[in-house]
Amino acid sequence: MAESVSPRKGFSAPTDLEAEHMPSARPENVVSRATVGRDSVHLPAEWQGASLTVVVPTYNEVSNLAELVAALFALPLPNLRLVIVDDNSPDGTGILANELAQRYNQSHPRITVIHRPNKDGLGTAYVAGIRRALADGADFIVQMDADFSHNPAYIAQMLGVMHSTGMDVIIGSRYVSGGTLDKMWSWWRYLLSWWANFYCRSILKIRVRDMTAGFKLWQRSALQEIELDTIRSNGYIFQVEMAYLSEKLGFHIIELPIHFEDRRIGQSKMDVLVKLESIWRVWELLWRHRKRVSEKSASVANRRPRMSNRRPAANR
Ligand SMILES: Nc1nc2c(ncn2[C@@H]2O[C@H](COP(=O)(O)OP(=O)(O)O)[C@@H](O)[C@H]2O)c(=O)[nH]1
Ligand SMILES: [Mg+2]
Repeated sequence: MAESVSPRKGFSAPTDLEAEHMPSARPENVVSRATVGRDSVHLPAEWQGASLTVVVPTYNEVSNLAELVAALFALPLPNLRLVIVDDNSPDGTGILANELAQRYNQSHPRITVIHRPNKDGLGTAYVAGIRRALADGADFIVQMDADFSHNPAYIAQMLGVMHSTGMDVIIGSRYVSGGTLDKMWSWWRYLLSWWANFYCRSILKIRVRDMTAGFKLWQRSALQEIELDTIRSNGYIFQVEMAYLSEKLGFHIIELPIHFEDRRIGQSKMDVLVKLESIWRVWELLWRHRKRVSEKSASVANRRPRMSNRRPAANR
């Protein structure tokens, strides 16, 4: 298996500052484990101007949304935009989202709200939001929860790592070295999450550690290559399907360790049934993508490295 990353078009040698955001190389992993601090990141000026859209699905997040929006727009990313996908939340999240859009869109459009009439699940909400972000021309797309489990402060770090390495996908990961979980997690919740990851990884034969991670930064081109029409999963398995395709389509992936906080306010929308659904859905997605994955594996085997844990050869 090839281990070096071919330089992307327009990729230049990192400056010292950029190099600070380079991931540490771990040759044993298909996905590198980046080690960056949690302090604020100072991105070079040209990176700060990135056209980045954050997609957040919401269902009953009225107590989290305003604070999340404020935290996102406080990031040193002036071109950051936000797509909120609300499923007619009974607690009025959709109304609050409209109010926030009105408040933040005064000088230029920064928030788009997609209202769906019914609770149709996390996966289809993400697909709708990502489609909108792509249609509006975003170069980089972040997906994250509304509940502060995914700290917005990581977004600048993720972008720094993506810029300096040319990766296609950065996963905010709980299960790589340096990743930590909220101490409030009960042992059974940890066990269930660990087991779900182990199960999915074993069946799908992939090496991403945090398969159910919902915090990811994507290059536009990666999402286009995935072809969102082919994504059918909804609950947690949506995250698994996206991670599976990313690895099998030969994308360059880094898992960046994060501290995963328990949601600050409100309750999880993912019930036990959604969690159990993943058990058989894994087999379904393996079957559904079999042709595409085997064709791609054959075509990339000798052409494109699946493993990306070193600096591009040109930059070493
Ligand atoms: N639009 C929409 N958002 C959802 C739905 N289910 C969950 N969400 C949102 O998806 C994110 C993840 O759900 P969450 O309850 O935090 O799951 P957990 O982190 O696994 O406990 C949150 O922002 C939820 O508000 C849904 O059916 N529709
Ligand atoms: Mg959550």
